[in-house]
Amino acid sequence: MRIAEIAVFSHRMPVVGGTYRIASSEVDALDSTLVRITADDGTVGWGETCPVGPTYQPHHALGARAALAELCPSLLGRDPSRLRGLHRTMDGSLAGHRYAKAAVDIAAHDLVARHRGVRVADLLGGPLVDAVPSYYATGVGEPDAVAETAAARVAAGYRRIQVKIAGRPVETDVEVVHRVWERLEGTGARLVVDGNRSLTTSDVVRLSQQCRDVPLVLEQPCDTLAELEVVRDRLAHPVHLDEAGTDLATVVRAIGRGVVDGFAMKVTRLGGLVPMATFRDVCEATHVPHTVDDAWGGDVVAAACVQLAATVDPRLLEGVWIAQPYVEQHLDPDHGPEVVDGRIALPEGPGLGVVPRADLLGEPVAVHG
Ligand code: 0XW
Ligand code: MG
Repeated sequence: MRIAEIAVFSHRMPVVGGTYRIASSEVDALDSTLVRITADDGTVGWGETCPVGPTYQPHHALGARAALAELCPSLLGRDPSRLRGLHRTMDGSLAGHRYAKAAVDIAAHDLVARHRGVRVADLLGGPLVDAVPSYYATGVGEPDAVAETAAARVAAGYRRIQVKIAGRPVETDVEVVHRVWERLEGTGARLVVDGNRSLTTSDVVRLSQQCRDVPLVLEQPCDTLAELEVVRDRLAHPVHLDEAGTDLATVVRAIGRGVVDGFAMKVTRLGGLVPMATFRDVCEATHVPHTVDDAWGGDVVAAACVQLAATVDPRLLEGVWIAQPYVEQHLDPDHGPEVVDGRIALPEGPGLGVVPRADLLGEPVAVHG
């Protein structure tokens, strides 16, 4: 089997209810990039990558499509089932840009799994569960409003709430944490506070000290791993790395140095399902908890996250965030993953278990082959 054609699509996803605000960006619609790989026997696979705006991390939608224009020609004629080989080919035509390569990686997994009549989770070692827990992320907001949203989402079945903070006086964030915990305490729900790289080192220490009675996890409170190492010993809470977990080498070093207690890991940031499976195994070997999710994305990214997450030791899986509760429309209205009672069912195969509907996606912006 050989790759005969790669088509690239752009898809606009408006956010339900207007603006979604996090410390590092504010978005009201997302520009997703989808990749459709067709093999010479007609088997098709879909991939996707969708940065949450251009300032969340050094990824942007136009960058993804420019990177794909650079690397797609080198993939034509290659065997899609040599999944690691595809990464070597892509690395040979473009350095970095893992978030763009991830769309090809996901599409190749989908194609190969469909060809074999199995689910992507089966290619990744086999699912351990039929459904995975999700978590809800609030936007940055006023204390009472955020507490109300958190309580409502717990009532709807979520067992883990992530509250976005930062980008304003830290006193407001301290108040948000206390207001939210007043509502969550005793419900069994866990609390994560995400600074999205935006607190100063002294504000991280201040927030942690002033909330030391609240059993929360601090997610990516400040910008870099180096900054985290500076404040680590003065924090009262576990720290999970998100945006600064840029690649496997960084992950291994962070675990080895004991700087982090877990990860909020994004499939496309690492480069797709091949590196994500290695990440899963490194975390299992070191008993480090982590999420399996992405910054944003539609049904294809969501399905890729759930397929991988179903293969993770459930004791280590912190949750799977998908954008479905925040966007208006599925590209696969019949099979698009949904959060129901705080959980997401593993899509039935073959492949990812979802297929974008042609009439909803429109014409490709580029076709190679
Ligand atoms: C909550 N998320 C997974 C979705 C937003 O895009 C940001 C992200 C995060 O944890 O930083
Ligand atoms: Mg985060």
